[in-house]
This record gives sequence, C-alpha cells and structure tokens, in this order.
Amino acid sequence: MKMTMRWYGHDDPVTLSHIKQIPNVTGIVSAIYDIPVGEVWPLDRILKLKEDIEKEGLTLSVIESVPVHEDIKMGTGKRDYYIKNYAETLRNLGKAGIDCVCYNFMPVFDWTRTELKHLNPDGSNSLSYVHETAMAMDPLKGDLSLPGWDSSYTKDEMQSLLRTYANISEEDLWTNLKYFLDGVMPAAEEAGVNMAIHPDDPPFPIFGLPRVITNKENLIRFLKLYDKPCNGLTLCTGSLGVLESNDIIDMIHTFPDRIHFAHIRNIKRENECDFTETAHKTECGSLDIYGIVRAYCEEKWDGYVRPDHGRMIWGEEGRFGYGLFDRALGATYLSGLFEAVEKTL
Ligand code: DNO
Repeated sequence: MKMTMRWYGHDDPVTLSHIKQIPNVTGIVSAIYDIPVGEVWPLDRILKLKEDIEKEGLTLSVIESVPVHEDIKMGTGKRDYYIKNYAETLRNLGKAGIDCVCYNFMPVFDWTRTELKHLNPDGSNSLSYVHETAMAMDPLKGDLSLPGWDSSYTKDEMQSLLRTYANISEEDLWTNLKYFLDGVMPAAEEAGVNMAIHPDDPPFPIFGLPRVITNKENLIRFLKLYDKPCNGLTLCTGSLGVLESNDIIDMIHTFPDRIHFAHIRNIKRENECDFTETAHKTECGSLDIYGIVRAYCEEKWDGYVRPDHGRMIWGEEGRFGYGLFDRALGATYLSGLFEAVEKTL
C-alpha cells in the first residue's frame, strides 16, 4: 500500500511541507481546480502540478478528481464533445506518468452533509448528515451545506439541471454511465491510467436524483459494464459504510484487483441513513477499520490509500473535512495498522 494525502493546491491552508512531515505519507492526491469542467487538461499544466509536488520531495500519485460533465451524466447531445475531451485529459495524464484517476458519477451533487461543524462530546467538530434535514432543504434556495466542493451552478442552471434529471431514471443513469465508460476506457487503458469511480456519498438517492454506485450488487454491475482492470473503484469506507448492509470487508475480498484507491475513514451510524464523521480509529465509529486494513493485507493489495475526512481538532480552522491535524492522526493510525498486520500475517 502507498500512503497518500489529499492536497487542494497552493490555496490549501495545509501545505506540502506540512504533509511531508507526516510519517509514511509519500504521495499526493490532487487536481487542477481552475480548468472548467469538461475542458481538456493541458499537458504543461499537469507537468507543472507534478513538478511543484516533486520539488517538495513528494510524488503526485492520484488525480482526484477529473470531474464528469453533467451533459455526460444526463446523456445529452453534447456528451460526445465532453467525452472526447475527457479521453484527451486521460491521455495527457498518462503522458505525465499518472496511473490512477478518481471520479464520480453523482448527478449534480457530490458529497452532501447537513452540518459542517457538528459538536462532538470531546469538543471536536465534524461533518454530519441527517436525512430528514437534508430532505427538508431546497437545493434551489441554496440552503444546502456543501462542504469541500463547489458546485458553481447558478440558481437558473441548478433549476434547469434538476428539471432535466426529473426525467432521468436510475436505468437511464446506468446507460449513460456505460456510454461514458465505452468512450473513455480505451484511452485510459492505452495511457496506462486506472480509473477509480468513487461511490455515491451518501449511498442513496437525494433530492429525487438517481444514485447508482451504492452497494455491492451495483459495484459488480458497474465493473461488468467494462470488464477490464482499468475500470476500477475508489473504495470509500465512509461513503459505503453509511448503510449497515454494506459489508466493506467482503467487498475488499470480492474485487481486490479492481480497487485502485482506498479512502479509509470511520463514521458513526446514528439512524438508518444518518451519521456523524468520527476519528479514524475502529472504536470511535461503526466501522471495523482494523478488519478493513486486515482484509487489504490478506489480499496483498498494493494500491493507493488515503486517510479521509478529519474532524477539526485543537482549534484548527480550514477546509471542512480536510484540515491537517486529524487527517495526520488518521494517516498515522492507518500506517500503524498496516505495519502491524503485515508483520503478523
Ligand atoms: C469527499 C471526496 C469526494 C470525491 C469525489 C470523487 O471528500 O471523497 O468529493 O473526491 O466524489 O470524484
């Protein structure tokens, strides 16, 4: 396993030199944030990002994310243009030596929470989600808590997207996903890039929008849509783990060769669909992080790992879920678990 940490670029209050000081973290997960969704990432911009990271003695390991344009997800007439651009971006990433790209296929909204500063009993803050609260929110009024990502849609754009999606069923989304895979995967394979789809977070439909990357059955269906290693997964424990019926350890044993990227974090399930993000350690939440690490080790899995959302602790302020301190604790805890399990297996 290769331990990495997400870095949001030069505007990130967490710097590369901070990250370099976390033991065992050698890889960076990042992206180019100022290129409009759907446009080609030029090779020189990718090489510059890589160089900036290498200057600090780190490696650009994973791109998270190359976002998928809504026209592709909706299957509109403009999708071929965006698919061609996406494939070109993958070719450029391959030329720069990048071998793993994370993306998602969630309509309109990426990860969604209802509270960004949920106060935990120990005085730390973390993100949380209460389904009833989410469903009472109106996406058109902009009263959603959308951490860590910027949808950049105006009210009119959002209205028009939601209107179009009203006619798109789950099956339509599957069809559009297959069309996308058929369009980009040959380029990914040729460029030596493993694509790693991120599960939907939370893993069920919200605001009436379909979501399909949600459980084992659907992951199997997804992998069969383009049945080659380059069509793989980001196995995000905190996203899939919201549903008790999702057995993460079983998923790791079912498709170890198709998991290219592991997001490992813990959550505490509060109700059927509600949860709070916790510290990474097993006892802090509902997920067996030890068992998850053990499963990866048993499979002799060698992909990229990153600690995921951290709580805000020790008075840190910053990007929700992506502060330095708790993610550094998470990385260190995970590295310790991996070392212990690997040495005793
Ligand atoms: C949240 C992240 C997601 C993820 C995208 C992948 O913290 O895990 O925003 O980057 O869904 O495209």
